[in-house]
Amino acid sequence: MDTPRRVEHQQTDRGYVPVYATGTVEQPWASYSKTDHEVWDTLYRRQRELLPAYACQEFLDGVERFGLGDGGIPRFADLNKVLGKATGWELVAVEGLLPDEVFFDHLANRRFPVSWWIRKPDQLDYLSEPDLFHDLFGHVPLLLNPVFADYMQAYGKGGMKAHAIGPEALMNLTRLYWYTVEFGLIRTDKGLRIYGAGIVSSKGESIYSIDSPAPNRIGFDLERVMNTKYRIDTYQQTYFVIDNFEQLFEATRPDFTPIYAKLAQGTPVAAADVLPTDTVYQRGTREGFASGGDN
Ligand code: HBI
Ligand code: FE
Repeated sequence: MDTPRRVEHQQTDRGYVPVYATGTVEQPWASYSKTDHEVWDTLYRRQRELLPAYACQEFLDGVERFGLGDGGIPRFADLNKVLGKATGWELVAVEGLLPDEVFFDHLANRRFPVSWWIRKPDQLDYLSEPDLFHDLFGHVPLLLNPVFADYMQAYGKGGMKAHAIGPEALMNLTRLYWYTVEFGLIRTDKGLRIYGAGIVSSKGESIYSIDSPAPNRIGFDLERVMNTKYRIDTYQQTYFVIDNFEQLFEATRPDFTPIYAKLAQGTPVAAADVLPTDTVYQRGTREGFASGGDN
């Protein structure tokens, strides 16, 4: 039996906002204030200075190729010329969070939704919903990488399937997104580096994810990741490390249906836990960890 559609709302820093049903708009570039452009420039400069020692080379290359630091908020139309030629992806401007199935449909068709509005100057270090800086600076540079670009599209297709299977399958898939696209680390010859958008768009977590002795750093394993709860209110307690983007793409190639069925029989792993079967790069000291509150 179908439940009637309703407009969902979500509590955010901007108040109680609707989750838009389709939500693509024209980027209202002329409406950005001087302050908006200054917020972009400040955040850009801060991360650009920090990240050469923290982010993976593929991400840094993407930032340069797009010219994200040319001054002021970039125009999506300009970025789309570069992006379309490179990997066939297209940025679309949105008001904010989309319903899961709408979000997945965009990704499955190589469209990446970017919130058009930017945070206020008193929110440089944290806000609870994705804004333009997170979506654009965090996610878009890696869309120039052909393997990562294909992974994102495969995720969108997988999302539509998981959505049809049910909420538990969707939760397993959301965890995969969280621990890779948002909070993933990658092994390089310079040591562990960041590729996750939630990290590269945050100064504090960029430093924490690589330098802090507190969190666990564990080798990527598809089922382990899909079975691990995560926190949305603190820095992560565990980061999963891939060897390269090909590994990520290949690991996620099989049909997830049997994995969802298997995981539904067991219990999820807490965000802070280390298992005997893990490949452990670092067992965290757990210093400062909140207990509970993961989901
Ligand atoms: N909508 N605009 C936008 N951006 C996201 O990252 C996003 C979304 N809707 C749902 C969603 N992410 C996640 O819950 C999915 O990955 C499951
Ligand atoms: Fe994100």
